[in-house]
Amino acid sequence: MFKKILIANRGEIALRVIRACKEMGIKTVAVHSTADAHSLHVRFADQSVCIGPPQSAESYLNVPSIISAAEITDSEAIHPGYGFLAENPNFAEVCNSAGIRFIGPSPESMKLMGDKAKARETAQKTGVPILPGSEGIVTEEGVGIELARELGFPVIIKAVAGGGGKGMRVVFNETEFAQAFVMAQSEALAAFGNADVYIEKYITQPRHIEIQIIADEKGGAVSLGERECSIQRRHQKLIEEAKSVIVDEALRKRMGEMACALAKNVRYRNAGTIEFLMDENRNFYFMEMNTRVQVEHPVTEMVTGIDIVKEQIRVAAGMPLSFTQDQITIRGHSIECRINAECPEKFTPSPGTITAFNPPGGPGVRVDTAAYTQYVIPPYYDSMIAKLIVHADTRDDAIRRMQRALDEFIVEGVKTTIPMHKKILAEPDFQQGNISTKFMERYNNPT
Ligand code: MV4
Repeated sequence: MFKKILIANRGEIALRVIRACKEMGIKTVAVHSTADAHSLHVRFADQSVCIGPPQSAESYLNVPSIISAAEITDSEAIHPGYGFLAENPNFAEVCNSAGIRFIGPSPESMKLMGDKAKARETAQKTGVPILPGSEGIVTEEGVGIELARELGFPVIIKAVAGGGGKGMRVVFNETEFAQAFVMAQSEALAAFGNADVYIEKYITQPRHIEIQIIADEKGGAVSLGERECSIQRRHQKLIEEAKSVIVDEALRKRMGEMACALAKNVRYRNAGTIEFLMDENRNFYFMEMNTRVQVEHPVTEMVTGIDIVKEQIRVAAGMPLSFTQDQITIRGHSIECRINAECPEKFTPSPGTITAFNPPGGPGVRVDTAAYTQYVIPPYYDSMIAKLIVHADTRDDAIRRMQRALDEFIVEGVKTTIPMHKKILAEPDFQQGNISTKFMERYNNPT
């Protein structure tokens, strides 16, 4: 096992990794920007290194600084968390050539899944259902129109380098196609430096359901079940749950087997997530694979009892997973609300000083946060200040538990999304599990 790990991240996920390390008897090194000198991840790590000024590009994305910090502290491995360098194959490669273990998949797996058209092709070859669409990229507008006619409108044009909604265009009829096609290409080029796009049949009211897997170096892959992530806005998830109300034991098994087959087929190792779109008839289709630990991993931890971050560290050290598929049972129901420091109506960031901070507690409540009273939220990073996670026997109990925990959660000095979460949890449609990626449109927020 590693003696010392450097955490190339900040905020709650850096703390999450430090906690796992402490319980495993592993020393930790925090890196931080000058804006984060007083952060809890710096305080709780055994050592810390300042890696640059506030801007992410010069600190948390600064590969030479982070590698130097690992070298001067004798760190054997780097945990990238999520965001920043977590899905950057170049960073993983640099770690490898510096003799530092990257806690995540190989650069090759990351590259393959980072190209959404290639990922789609790989899923198809594995026998995972994909949406009807183009074979690889489409470069000619005429070819695109022809294909769209065959598929039937609406269709969606997606950037191969995309994910998270950028460079994506939904087309409802033939007359819109040409313009949407060039727009998607130029948006993709501007955002990712790659104009390549592909085309799929568009599902109008899908659910976003994803399968958490984890794989070891020996080729073992285990599914930890699904997460329902349909409650989102502008491609930012707001609420996640495990299980999904529409996934029964048989479907869970089938989706899990598909996800594991895909992981094995690309010799995937470490934690990963296969995202699916699901239609009203419970048909599921591969969307993309995330090659990192995700923000919403706690809901899976709550229903499985598995510590995903510890398992990531174990498998990165070459150890086998500490469990087999038949030892996984999904117990009860878990919900996570992402608490962001932002204006609840307009979703604009609300940086500043948190003047009072009282996180909830009690049975079945977990709060993953790096915030505290008098903490100053820097304007340079994302606006999430806490994840409020509950677990209970049933979904109804979990909703009530979340409602009482939200009532206890005091955050003063900045605006937060707590009132929005209270509103969503009170909705009859949410309570009945009647949700889709279109759920938030009912609030008619400005875009
Ligand atoms: C889709 C889709 C409907 N049909 N693809 C959004 C993010 C990007 N990774 C893919 N996305 C979508 N792809 C087909 N063929 C709808 C979305 C989509 C979406 C998906 C999951 C969660 C929220 C979403 C919000 C808008 C669009």
